[in-house]
Amino acid sequence: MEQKNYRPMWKDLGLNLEGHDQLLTVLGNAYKDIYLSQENRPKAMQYLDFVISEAHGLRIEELMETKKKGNKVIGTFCVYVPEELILAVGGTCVGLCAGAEIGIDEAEKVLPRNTCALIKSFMGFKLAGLCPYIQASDLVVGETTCDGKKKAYEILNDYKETYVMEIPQMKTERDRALWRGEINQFKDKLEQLTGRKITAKNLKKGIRVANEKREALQRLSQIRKTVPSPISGLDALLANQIAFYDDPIRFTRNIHVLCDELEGRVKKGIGVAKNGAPRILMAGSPMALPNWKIPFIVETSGATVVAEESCVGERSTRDLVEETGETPGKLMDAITDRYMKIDCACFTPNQDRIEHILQLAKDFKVNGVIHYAIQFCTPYSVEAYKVEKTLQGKGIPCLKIETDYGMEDMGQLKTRVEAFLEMVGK
Ligand code: BJ8
Repeated sequence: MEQKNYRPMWKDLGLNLEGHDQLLTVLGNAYKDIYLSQENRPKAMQYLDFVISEAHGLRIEELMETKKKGNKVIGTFCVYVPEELILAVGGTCVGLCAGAEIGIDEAEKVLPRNTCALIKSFMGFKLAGLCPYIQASDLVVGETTCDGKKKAYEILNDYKETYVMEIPQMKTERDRALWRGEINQFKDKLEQLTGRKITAKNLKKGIRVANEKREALQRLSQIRKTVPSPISGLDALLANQIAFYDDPIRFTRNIHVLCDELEGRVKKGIGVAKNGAPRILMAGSPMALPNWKIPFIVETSGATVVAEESCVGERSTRDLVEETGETPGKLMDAITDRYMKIDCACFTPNQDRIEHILQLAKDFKVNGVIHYAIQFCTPYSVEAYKVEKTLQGKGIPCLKIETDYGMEDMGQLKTRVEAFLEMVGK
C-alpha cells in the first residue's frame, strides 16, 4: 500500500520537517531491527505494528479530525493524570514523546546535563519541533512528581501551555484531601477549556472506557504468568506503550484479539523462548516509547521478560476505578482513591511498591529481577537499594541497572545482563 503524504499536516503542525524525516528513518530502522526481527511473533501483533507505522500519520490525522469537531486533545507525561475526566468531556488523552534521545542539544540549552533522559527527551522533542502529539495538544498536563519534571514544566510552559497538578508526597488522609482537591480543580479546568460539563453520565462512561483498557492489559499480563510465556516481553511492552496514545476503544478490542490468540498458544504449550529460558521481572522507571533498550538486551541474551513493574506496565493497569457512584462527586472520590494507590517512587515511604515487586516475582515465577532506573532519576535509583535488599533477603537475584537512552553502553550492559542471566539460570 502506498504511504499517504502527511507532510502538509506536519507542516501545519509546525514540525521541523527535515529533523522529523530523520527521526522517522531512525525509528523505522530500530523497529525493524528490534521488533520485526523477533521469531515466532503472534499474528495479532500486526495491529500494533500498524499503529507504530502510523504513529505520526494516521493517528495524528485522527486527532486533527476530532479537534475539528470541537473536541480537545490533552497531552500528558504521567499516569497520575486522570484520563477518565478527559474522556468525560469528549477529549483524547495522549502520552507525549519522551522515550528517545532526540533534540538533546536543544534540551541541554535549557536543562542541566545531569537531568534524567525522559525529561531531556520531552524537552528536546518540543524544542526541536519533532513531536506531533505535543503540537496537536490543546493543553499539556504536568504533575509535581519528581523535582526534575516539576521544574522542567515551568520551562515547557514558555513553549506550550502546561497545567500542573499537585501530587502529594505521602499517603495520609491529609494527602488524599489534597489530591481530591486537585481532581476537582482539574475538572474545573477541563470544563473551562471545553465549555462542557462533567456529569455523572459522561464521567461513568469515561471511567468504563479507561477501566476496559486496563482490564484488557490485565488479561494480557495474566497470560504472561504461564510457563513458557507465549509472548515476548518486547511485544508486551509495546502493547503497554501504545496504550498511551492509541484510540482506547479500538486498542482494547485489539488487545483482546491478541489475548485470544495467546490463549490458543498456551493451550498448545507454545512459548516464545526456549524451554527453561530465565524469566525476568523488570522493575523501576517507566519505559516510554521507543525505549526498548534493556528488554532488547535481555531477550537477545536468551531470557524472557514476563512482567514490568513500571508505569508502562503493572503500575498503571493494576487498579481499576470503582464504578458504582451515582454523582460526579462520588465518582471523583473513586478516581481519587484509585490514583492514590499508584506506588511511584516519588512517594515516601513507599513500602507498597516493595510488596508489589515481591508479589509479582512470586506470581510470575521469575528467576530474577532487573531494577531499571533512568540515569539521574533520583527517586528510582535511590529506592533501588531497598528493593535489592528486600529481594536478596528472599533469595531472589536482583541486578540494578542505571542507564540513559544512548546506545554507547550497550556492550557493557549486555555483558552485565549475560552474567546475571547465567547466574539466575543455574
Ligand atoms: S507515576 S514513575 S509516570 S512520575 S524517570 S521523570 S521520576 S527523574 S517518570 Fe513517572 Fe508519573 Fe512516577 Fe509513573 Fe522523574 Fe525519574 Fe525521570 Fe520519571
